[in-house]
Amino acid sequence: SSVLQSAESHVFTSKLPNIPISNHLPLHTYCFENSTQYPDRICLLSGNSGKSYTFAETHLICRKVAAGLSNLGVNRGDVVMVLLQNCPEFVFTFMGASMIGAVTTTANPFYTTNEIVKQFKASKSKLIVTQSQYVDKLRDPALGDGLIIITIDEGTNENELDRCLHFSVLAEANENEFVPPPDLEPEDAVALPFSSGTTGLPKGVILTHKSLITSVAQQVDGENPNLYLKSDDVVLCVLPLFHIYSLNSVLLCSLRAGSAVLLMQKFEIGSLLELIQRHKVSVAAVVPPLVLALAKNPLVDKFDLSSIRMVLSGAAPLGKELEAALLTRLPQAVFGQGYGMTEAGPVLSMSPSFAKQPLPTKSGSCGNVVRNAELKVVDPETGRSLPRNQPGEICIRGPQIMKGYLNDVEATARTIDVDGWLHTGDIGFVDDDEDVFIVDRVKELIKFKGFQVPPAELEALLVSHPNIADAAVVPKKDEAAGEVPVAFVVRSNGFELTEEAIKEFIAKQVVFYKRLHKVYFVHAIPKSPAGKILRKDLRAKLAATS
Ligand code: 4UW
Repeated sequence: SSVLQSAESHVFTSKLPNIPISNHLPLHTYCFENSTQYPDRICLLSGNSGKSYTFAETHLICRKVAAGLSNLGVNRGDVVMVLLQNCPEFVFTFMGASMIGAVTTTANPFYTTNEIVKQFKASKSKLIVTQSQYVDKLRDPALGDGLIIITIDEGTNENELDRCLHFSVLAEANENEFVPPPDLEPEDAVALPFSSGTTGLPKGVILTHKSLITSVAQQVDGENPNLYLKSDDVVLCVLPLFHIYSLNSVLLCSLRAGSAVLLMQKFEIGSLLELIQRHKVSVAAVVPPLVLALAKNPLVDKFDLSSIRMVLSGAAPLGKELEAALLTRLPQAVFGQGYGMTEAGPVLSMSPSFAKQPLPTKSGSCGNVVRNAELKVVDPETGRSLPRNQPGEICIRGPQIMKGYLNDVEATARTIDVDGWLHTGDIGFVDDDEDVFIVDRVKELIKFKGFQVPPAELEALLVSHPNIADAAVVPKKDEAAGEVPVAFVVRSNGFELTEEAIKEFIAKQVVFYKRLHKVYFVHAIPKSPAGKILRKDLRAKLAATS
């Protein structure tokens, strides 16, 4: 009917023309497709060791690792857990697994045993590739006796290392020994990052060869790529590769484009600046707290950062003032944002100022919807699509979005509707110039410096405490982190329990950025008749008290 047609007529697409995308290929084939033209160019550069690998070397080691994984019994569809800081072995393992049709689940090496076990079990991982310093955390019976642990370094703890194999088992395997699975399908999973999505606990996000190739192509392929990476670029990889932003927009895009990737194990401002200067970093992918450091830290003046031509920020909102402050420090650079979500493959929009033929975009905008995709903004109440300039829930459709959540049909159906639209839980609008703005988040998710903090996870831990009757966790605005998690807690009748005790109870069980920053004691948690926590009310209460 005409009503339905007009309701669906507000669909936004890219200003850039659609392009052909080779998403019938396996991901590794696609990423290394052009690399035979420049075998001797630097592909990976380890900031720590100074060691570098050319494209030919990188490709070869990936094939060796594929053979090595295969020798250890990893088959098509099996899951390998990577528990690593940024390093070349991360890349070798991810790509090697792809070559044998296996899947990599990426986890934060700072996770507690508890958090690792949950992801390990949910993903049914077969082996873990890690650093010796994390092996202590893998001593949990829930991980099973037969667990294969591979460490990339020698380490010092003799007892622990008895249980481990060294990475050379993979990297020194005979690349001619593995036979690529002949039946690899574009719809096969290749990456399994975990995300809590719009609600609930972290879930495995199934990203296929097809989805990741599509997303990378939407950024760096075509006559006029949206994110123009050049073969002489040095791309900063300081954001953790276990998060989809860095994995996709830094690593995979650079491999495809033939740019060098400078791997940094962790963020430390002094060494970051030193490495940028030494290796003449030209493209910096960052998050708002890093923009803050680059804009405000006095150390910055002591280094030559004139090589930087492009700064890309995303994963959390960035204020206009901060963007302006950064540009006074890096006047030669083009600044822009991208907007991503793990489930979306991940990129929904990207600044057109990064294109080969750049177009202007406004400060505060997340750029334009990527090509070969559709974006709409829906009224959360009615589900109808809205015209320009009206805020609503952002939805995205295209071959780049996830296949679904692992073993969770219900959560998948809540997120991707029958027409193929992925509902982000973000509130935003598209303006007259196609610029996308995000103004709010209606999903539960809290973002601490761009890291995911799922409230449901902390609430489950809180109510597992014998003296806590009920609890709710919501975000509180924070200058440095963007948001921090705070809890509303109902104590069980007659029990004394201090704020400090609760904070400590949580801190022992979670990675640092999920720690509670404040606990408010209340008599009841506001809930809807259906029993859902009224988070909006709690957020309003917070805003009123601070
Ligand atoms: N402004 C405001 C933004 C923005 C934002 C994200 O942890 P996830 O699931 O995923 C990410 C991925 C970010 C990303 C990937 C690739 C890329 O090129 C890029 O551009 C630089 C960014 O963060 O969290 C998803 C949620 O994070 C918020 C938003 O709420 C989204 O649903 N978010 N980017 N520019 N908020």
